Amino acid sequence: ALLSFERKYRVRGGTLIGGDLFDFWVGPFYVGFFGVVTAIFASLGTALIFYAASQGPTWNPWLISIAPPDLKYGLSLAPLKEGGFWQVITVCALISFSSWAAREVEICRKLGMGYHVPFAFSMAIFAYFTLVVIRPVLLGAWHWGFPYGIFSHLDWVSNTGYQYLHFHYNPAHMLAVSFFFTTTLALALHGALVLSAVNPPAGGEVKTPEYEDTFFRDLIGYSVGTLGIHRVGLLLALNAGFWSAVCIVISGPLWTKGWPEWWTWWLNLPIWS
Ligand code: UQ2
Repeated sequence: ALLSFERKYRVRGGTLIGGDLFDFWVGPFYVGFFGVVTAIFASLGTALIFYAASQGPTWNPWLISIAPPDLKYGLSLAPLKEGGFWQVITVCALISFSSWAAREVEICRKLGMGYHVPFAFSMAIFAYFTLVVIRPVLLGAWHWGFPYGIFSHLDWVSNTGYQYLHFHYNPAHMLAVSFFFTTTLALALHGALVLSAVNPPAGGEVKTPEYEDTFFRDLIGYSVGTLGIHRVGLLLALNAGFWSAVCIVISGPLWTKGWPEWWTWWLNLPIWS
């Protein structure tokens, strides 16, 4: 149902494609051209996952796996049951993810908001795109994409890691992990600080943002500010996704040996001897 105060936000325009044709809502959901495209390709991709699974050896949800083509197919199209399903599902996924991002852009334009949310989502799409398109293309075969399955994609991550002996020595992986951890630190600090101020015990008074600033000035001599913490949070999270993409795309296309060996440049600096 449309809440009375929602009416004023349901403004016309802001569409990138299709003019007014798809400029409507279904229940709470804005549709738009990209909403239609997302719905079609997400449904098609999901149906293909189920169909491909039906052609496989198991319905055990942990074990279902839709694998990319054999190495011999290189960068060409493979027969459906030999990786072709994986290829078509990947295209459906990329189209529906991108349309979802474009639909976010249309909603931002409608509401006169910044594009931060679609920008952030694009980083996740970029990481996935790097994994299933950029790196396989650089390595010359779709085979190098990861399989769509719960255990199988975990096996892929483990095997790919061991292929470089010890993936934690990958400097971009180090950065990505550090950004993931720092993101959780920032959100824990932020969530805790906001709740401590605005969710007092029964009968207590809600505290103003100055209290939040003061808490951190008392604690560490510095407050990044109520707007600043969200900038820090977005920056940290974007970097986590970005360096994840970098750490996998350089593994193979740029560096083919074990990652521990990469550090010989550092160990061999003349300053140590
Ligand atoms: C802050 C502030 C907030 C916050 C938080 C801080 C009033 C409600 C969490 C404190 C954050 C700092 C000092 C930066 C943390 C940086 C990293 C890299 C974890 O000052 O302003 O607003 O939520």
